[in-house]
Amino acid sequence: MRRQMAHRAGAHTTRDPRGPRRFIGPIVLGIAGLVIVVALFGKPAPATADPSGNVAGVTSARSSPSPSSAAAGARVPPPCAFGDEPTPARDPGDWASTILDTTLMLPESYVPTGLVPVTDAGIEGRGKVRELVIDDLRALTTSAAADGVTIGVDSAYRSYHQQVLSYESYVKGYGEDAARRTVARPGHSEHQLGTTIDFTGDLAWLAAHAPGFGFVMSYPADRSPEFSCYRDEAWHFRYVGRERAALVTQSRLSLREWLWANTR
Ligand code: DAL
Ligand code: ZN
Repeated sequence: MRRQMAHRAGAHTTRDPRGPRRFIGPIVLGIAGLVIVVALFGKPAPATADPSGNVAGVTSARSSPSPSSAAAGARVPPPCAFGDEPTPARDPGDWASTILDTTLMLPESYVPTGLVPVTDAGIEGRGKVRELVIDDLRALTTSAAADGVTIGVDSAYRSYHQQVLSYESYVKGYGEDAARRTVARPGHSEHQLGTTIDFTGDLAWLAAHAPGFGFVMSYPADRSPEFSCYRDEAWHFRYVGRERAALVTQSRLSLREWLWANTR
């Protein structure tokens, strides 16, 4: 029976006198064809991309530079990482150019010159700012009043040590992960520059008008936290002067990105 079935399976074949050697030609041709196709069209298997578009093993232009390679000429900031590197422009005279983020920081000894009460500008609230901010802060306050809008100051200059307290208090309340995205670690806060204000009042009015008086929102919703390194803060404005504020606004970048692109 088995013999019969074997016979049937080969019923329509005729025996080739070359034996197994008859397969050599087609195999060689097949391999040659494959080599040609791979040479012409072959690509490595596609790598997988993460949600931000970075491909495994290949970093995008936006995310690739490390702080050191950026210092060597790259114009985009590195991804927001946690570190403690001295920020390059850290003289009080560099107040409009100093980059502060989750990596770059001011020394503990940095205390801005010329601190005066914010109330010198005729605005309600507490704290101090550098005197160089006062004229434009006064003009902003006057403009708000003319538009029937109330604004005030909740927090302005914070020393390194005040920032230690703010950060530790937030960690106690909400944990380290939340704190790192919400409160700058000591040395990393723009409040230490003496040119930064957390406003109260009509934040929508401020978003529209503050840049005209030299104040930019450091952590705008559409760039935060990915590029600004912190969660969005509609109340936190840093004074950079009217001309620079206009350029930052026009760029549609966060201040951090703009400074990386334009001041290094
Ligand atoms: N909330 C901002 C990031 C600061 O602490 O300076
Ligand atoms: Zn703030």
